[in-house]
Amino acid sequence: MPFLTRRRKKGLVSVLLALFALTAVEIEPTAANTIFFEDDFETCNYSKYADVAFNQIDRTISHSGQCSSKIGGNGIDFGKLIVRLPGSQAELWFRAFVLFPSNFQLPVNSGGVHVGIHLWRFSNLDIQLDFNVPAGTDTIQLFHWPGSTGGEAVAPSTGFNPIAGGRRGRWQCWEVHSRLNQPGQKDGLVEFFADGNLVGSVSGSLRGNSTASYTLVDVQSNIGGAGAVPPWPRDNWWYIDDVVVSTGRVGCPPNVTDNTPPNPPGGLRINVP
Ligand SMILES: [Ca+2]
Repeated sequence: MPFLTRRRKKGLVSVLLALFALTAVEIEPTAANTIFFEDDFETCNYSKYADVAFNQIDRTISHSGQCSSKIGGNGIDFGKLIVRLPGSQAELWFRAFVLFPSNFQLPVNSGGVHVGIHLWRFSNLDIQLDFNVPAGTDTIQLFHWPGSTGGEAVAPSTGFNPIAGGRRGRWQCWEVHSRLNQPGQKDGLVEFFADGNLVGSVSGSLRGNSTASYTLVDVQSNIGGAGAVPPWPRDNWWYIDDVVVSTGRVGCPPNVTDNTPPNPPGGLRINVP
């Protein structure tokens, strides 16, 4: 630029540097994944929970360490492990390892009695996402109830049977993601991943025009019980371990499928490193 004096060149460089600095400031850093809650159950008690029902610490089967949590899928011992979130959260990821023993039975068709396997739930005691196996079915359902928000009730089956296809008797890594819609939009999303693979999702207006968001997570709920129905056995436990609740996807440790143990023989502990 021969027409510029040295002073003008210096000024131009300063302007370019200032523009670069402005551009650099405008690049937002990637938001860190905030973990709201995690539990490997190695306190071997329920001291982390705001409310507990019939859940039991188990010392014979665990994905990590010495302990896990079990709850009877029998329609009697309804459970809850309630965690209060910090404030209201419109988006949650839930990662857990679950195990259904080789003799586990899914809910029978109860002829009108409401019995189902309720796995976990996000809620604010109005809206709720209930991750469950409904009575009389053998597949997981993503049930979002809009409460008083005016949103849509959605309850698609994922077609995923938790004890079919060699899943019985081994630890599975399950992740559930819920993102409530922007008020007035239909961009809400619920997704379910098993061992890293997307197996079901639903989108829509989950909360209508409302800004209502989740304030509670029920880590191991099984709250659909209303009396045992033969031949659903009284001794019918499912297990959970290594729970993480966060703003972003946590994922599963690598080779989780390869590291899973065989079906548990009675009386022996399972301890996957
Ligand atoms: Ca553990």
